[in-house]
Amino acid sequence: MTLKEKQDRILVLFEHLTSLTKHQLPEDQRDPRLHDLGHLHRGELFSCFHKEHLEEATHLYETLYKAKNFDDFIHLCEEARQIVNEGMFVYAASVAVLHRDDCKGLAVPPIQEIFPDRFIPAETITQAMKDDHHRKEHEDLVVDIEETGNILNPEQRLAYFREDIEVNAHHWHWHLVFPATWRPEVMGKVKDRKGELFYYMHQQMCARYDCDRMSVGLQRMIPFQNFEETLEGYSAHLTSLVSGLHYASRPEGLHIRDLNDVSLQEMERWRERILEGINLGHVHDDHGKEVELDEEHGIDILGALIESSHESKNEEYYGSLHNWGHVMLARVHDHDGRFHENPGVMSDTSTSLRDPIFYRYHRFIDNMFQEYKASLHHYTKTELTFPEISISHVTIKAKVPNIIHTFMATDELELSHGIHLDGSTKVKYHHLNHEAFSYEIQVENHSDTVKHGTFRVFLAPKYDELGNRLILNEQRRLFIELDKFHHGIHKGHNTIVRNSTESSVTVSKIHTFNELKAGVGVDEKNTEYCSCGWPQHMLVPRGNEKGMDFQLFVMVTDWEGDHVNGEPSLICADAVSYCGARDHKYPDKKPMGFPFDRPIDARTPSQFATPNMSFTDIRIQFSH
Ligand code: CUO
Repeated sequence: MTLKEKQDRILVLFEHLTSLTKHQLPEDQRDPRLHDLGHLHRGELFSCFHKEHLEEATHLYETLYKAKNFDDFIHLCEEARQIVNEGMFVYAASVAVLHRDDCKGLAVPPIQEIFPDRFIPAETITQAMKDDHHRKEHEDLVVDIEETGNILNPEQRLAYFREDIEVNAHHWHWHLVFPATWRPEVMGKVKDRKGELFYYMHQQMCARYDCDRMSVGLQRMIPFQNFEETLEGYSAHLTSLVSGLHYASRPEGLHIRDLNDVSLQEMERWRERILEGINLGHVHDDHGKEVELDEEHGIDILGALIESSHESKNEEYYGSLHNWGHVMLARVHDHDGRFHENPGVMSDTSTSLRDPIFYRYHRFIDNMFQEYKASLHHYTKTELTFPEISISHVTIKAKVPNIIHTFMATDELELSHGIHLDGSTKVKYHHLNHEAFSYEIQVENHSDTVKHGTFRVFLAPKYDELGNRLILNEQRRLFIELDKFHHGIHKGHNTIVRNSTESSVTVSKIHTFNELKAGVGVDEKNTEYCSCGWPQHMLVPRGNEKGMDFQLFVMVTDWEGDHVNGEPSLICADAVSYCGARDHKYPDKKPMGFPFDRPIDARTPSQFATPNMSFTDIRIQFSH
């Protein structure tokens, strides 16, 4: 079978899932491997944060992963599609496609086309359906996306960030590449530093969000802190087509309540136990043995414990703080389920970034990681220095040097693969974008030999909301990674140029359903890492009309000491910073986020900087 034929068989599985009926394949007609499935009913909203949902989904993805060969795999998928919950099917079948060896080269279609109702406001989808009824023969339709609020709610200014289709798709995809329940012993592949990546990728999303908040004139978020606090209101404007119900809104002033599955007290207990572990420097595994939170593994152990994942050292004792938090926040409006309401967007990885509480909640989680980082020694000058290497100058090359222009762009999303419509129907939507630019880095090598450097590029606002210069230790929480790359440095003077499109945090291209149908992007080099990554159009914050002041930080460290097992494979290694690398360990030995992952005593860049670093003032200017 050719790759293209395989891809076609995969695509059919993911088409028109919003129109499946409740009817299930009876038990006696099923493949015996699929007997214990179908617990979560069709039409309910699947949540990969909910313990029971996740258990069933794990059972399914492991079964699909173990299918004997490609035909057997497709056969199991076709049956599973007739049995299990729609969202669960997509989650489990995607995890299997992304990881099976005989699916290398194949792609899962974008989640925004499988379930457009998770991305596009209900008003717009309804309009598209109405237009579909009046479609003239062979007419292609385009509908404009609706706004989900107005500026009476100041948070609406961030809608472009929270509702960005590809940002949400990135988050969904990241959780497919790093499922909480990943069992290396069953799947045969180790996800290196998965707990640490959970911490880092989410820390970065929060930092990015704050940079954009400051860009639009809002203050940085106030972290969620106390389980009893009253919450801001939120309305998603999404209606689930599999259930017919809205993703629940959250009226202003509600707070978290006990659910049938988990109580507030348990959450508080778990938090205390985790913090105690952090303060004592060790946690207890499920045999009561002390596991030290050492410099090398501590953050990874904590990431697994707090999420929690299969790698959690002791779920019985430390619970599942982060995951249940998502579920509790998604159910504040109907905590005991008496109204049979849908949960809100927080219960799903493809929708949760829409809600302002997502960031505040993840900052609360991040604060626990920061508490741990604060217990480690601060980096010494020796740890920061790269002897004999210095950076003399860095410039952003764009239309105007050291100014990056941002603007709103338009794009279209095809609905007709996710929703049964009579022909092509696209939604026209807007997203932030920026001009392409490059970094020009002047580096001196004062030694007599060629050196190899890891270049680390970060960006953060220079001033706080009131226009005061941010002290470095505060600014470090805002530094977003723009790129990290390896480059040789020969003797003497070097000019190194790197394009913004080469970024190690962004994904290069996600192929649409139609492109995959036409065989575009079907390539044997495709792996799960190919579609993981932050969208390129969101690489830099929006900035403001005047031109907002940022500092570009570039640091070069000794690659000989950083790198792991040689270079990562060049196949789909374009978002390694947030997604890791295929068949390899995470390709940088330094802690993720280095050197901003630990508190900094120095107040200013000049007190902090060693010769192998540079801070450059740049501006980001937004035009409408
Ligand atoms: Cu990705 Cu909480 O884990 O959103």
